Amino acid sequence: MSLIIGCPLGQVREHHAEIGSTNDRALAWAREGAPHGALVTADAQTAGRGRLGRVWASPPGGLYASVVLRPDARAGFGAIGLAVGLGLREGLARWLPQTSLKWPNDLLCGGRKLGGVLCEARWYAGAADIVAGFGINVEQRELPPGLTATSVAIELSDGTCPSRQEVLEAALQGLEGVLAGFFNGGFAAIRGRYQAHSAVLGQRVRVGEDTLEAVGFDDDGALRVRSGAGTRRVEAGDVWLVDDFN
Ligand code: BT5
Repeated sequence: MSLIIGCPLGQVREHHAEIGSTNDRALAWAREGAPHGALVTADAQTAGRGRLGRVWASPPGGLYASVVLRPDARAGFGAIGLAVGLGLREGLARWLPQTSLKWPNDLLCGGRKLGGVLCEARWYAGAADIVAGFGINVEQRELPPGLTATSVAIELSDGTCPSRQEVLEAALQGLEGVLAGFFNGGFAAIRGRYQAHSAVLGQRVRVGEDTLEAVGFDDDGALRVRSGAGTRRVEAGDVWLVDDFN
């Protein structure tokens, strides 16, 4: 696989005070020919989306962004969401080095959700338009009730919260560093960095009805879990940290 290396993300940008979903806009822009790295951001979203039809609460104060990626590659991108999460974590680490990665796509701080990733792709003639969308709670001091969520401002209670712009630029830098490795060598090339910050590795996780130990990640990013009967792969869906239920 190769990447459009050296082409920084966010060279072409579009910002909205309010939008339905930055992912929808980036997908439409990609269809119209947006270049690799084209970035859509918004101060707030009225129809922010998570995975599987879930809602992403998107009030002012959060960072809502979607980047068009046009990797020159024919192989699978199944683990792109993991790579994006790792890139965001690396960007956030200067402020919140304790940020961890909960497979498949959550950024956690102190067991609470700080951010999430939603990658969507459109395939044509062996190439792909990928949109990597992410939401990070930045300046919010209160989050919608019912969510086990946190924000950069809540975590940095000493008032040193960076601006959304600073977080965005750091996130883009982190993404560039990780995606170059990922598009060239797949998940295996970034697995070591990913595992070092995994919130699930070595933990008991609930997968459907089962409680299992998360023991590793396969080359394609699938989670490997162990029970008495041996190990098996979890390729998609959600897992819950068992301690979340205590
Ligand atoms: C995600 O989905 O975590 C992916 C979120 C991606 C949002 C970005 S914002 C920019 C771009 N444009 C979009 O429309 N989307 C992307 P999922 O794993 O399905 O998690 C959704 C769940 O997270 C919800 O069901 C809530 O439980 C929780 N949640 C919703 N809003 C939250 C928030 N602001 N902070 C923390 N948790 C939240």
